[in-house]
Amino acid sequence: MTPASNLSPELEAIREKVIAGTRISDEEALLLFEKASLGLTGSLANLVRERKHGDTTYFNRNFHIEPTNVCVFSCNFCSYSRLYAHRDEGWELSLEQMMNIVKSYDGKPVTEVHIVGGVHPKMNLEFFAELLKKIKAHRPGLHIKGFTAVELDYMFRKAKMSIEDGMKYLKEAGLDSLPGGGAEIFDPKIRQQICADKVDAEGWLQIHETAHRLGMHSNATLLYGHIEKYHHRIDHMRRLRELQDSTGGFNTFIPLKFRNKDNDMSNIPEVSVAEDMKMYAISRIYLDNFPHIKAYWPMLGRQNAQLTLSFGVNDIDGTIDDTTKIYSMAGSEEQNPAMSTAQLVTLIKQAKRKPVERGTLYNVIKDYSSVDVNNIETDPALN
Ligand code: V47
Ligand code: SF4
Repeated sequence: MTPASNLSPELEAIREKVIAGTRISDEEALLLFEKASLGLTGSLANLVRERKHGDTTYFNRNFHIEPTNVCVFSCNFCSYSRLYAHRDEGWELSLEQMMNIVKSYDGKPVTEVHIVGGVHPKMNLEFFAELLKKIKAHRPGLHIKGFTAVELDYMFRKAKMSIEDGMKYLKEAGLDSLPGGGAEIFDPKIRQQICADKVDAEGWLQIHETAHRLGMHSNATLLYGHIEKYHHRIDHMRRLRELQDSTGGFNTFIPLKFRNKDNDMSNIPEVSVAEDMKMYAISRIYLDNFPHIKAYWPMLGRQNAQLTLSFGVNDIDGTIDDTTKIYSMAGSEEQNPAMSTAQLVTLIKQAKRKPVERGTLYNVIKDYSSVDVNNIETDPALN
């Protein structure tokens, strides 16, 4: 890396720390947010990313099941949920309908199903355990990444089970890992203003800690770009970094950009792309113990997701196949989020990175760096 000139002594000290591989403090992260140029944060994040992964950029082949958008909670940023009283405006999938979605992928080389949705008062622990068992009976090799800590907290409390017993129960039924949703912003005052009634920071962290202790991996998210300040983002990441120091069970950190269409926070303008890149870059620098930083392309748009590959990101999630509505309903450019393997590979190659298909736990499935994209479309084994 070329030496930077004209940096203030504080920024120069941070730059030296990152180059030396030393962890940065909360104060230093705040300085990066407030004072550093995008060029500096980007180049430092890129250094960390390339040390960990070189040019390797992961994607996976997955689909989502959203069992329902009926939800007992009313998060102000949510454009997707409907209260139980208005359930006629939403959807509630039966076990059979969800199994039909799984069966529609028979013979297709997907490796993961991501199950996440609203918190429906009648879809309980037994219902979802039944779903997990049916999926595993039908396709044992499909990795099931399912249920945010918000959904789990509600299911366990309703079933009057401890977190540990509830997690064991779902694990035995077939749950393999947890997605990162529901974290939003941990700070209690901000959380109170954007999602007052769902599980708090301590509850979210306890569920992930329990999953890690039981040998399951999980992801973590942060919802940014609304009413929070930089120090709230840092506080959130500090709590994640501390838990990761103790369990090592997190795979991926996913910053989620607040989108403002049709929700109770629509008066808040969305942040700029420069702000997005800063968020990705600083999370890569700060979360030194997280193996991966993911840009979830349906949320950010594919062009911006491609840009993040120069700002610390080494994973852009998956093919998704138009199976999620959360972000299209919140105003993302992607109304029907789906990318073919050829499109994902092309997007990664255009950024001069090495496309690698992964499983959920980052096992390498295929290195596409020397595969001609024209052959991907026509080779049934690849598509
Ligand atoms: O927790 C809801 C977010 C999350 C909006 O683990 C919104 O691999 C922005 O966590 N603007 C759920 N964000 C989805 C999620 C996720 C997605 C992809 C991959 C993984 C993973 C996890 O969606 C919620 C919330 O933070 N969200 N509404 C909105 N208007
Ligand atoms: Fe319900 Fe999740 Fe929407 Fe909150 S974000 S209202 S918990 S579906």
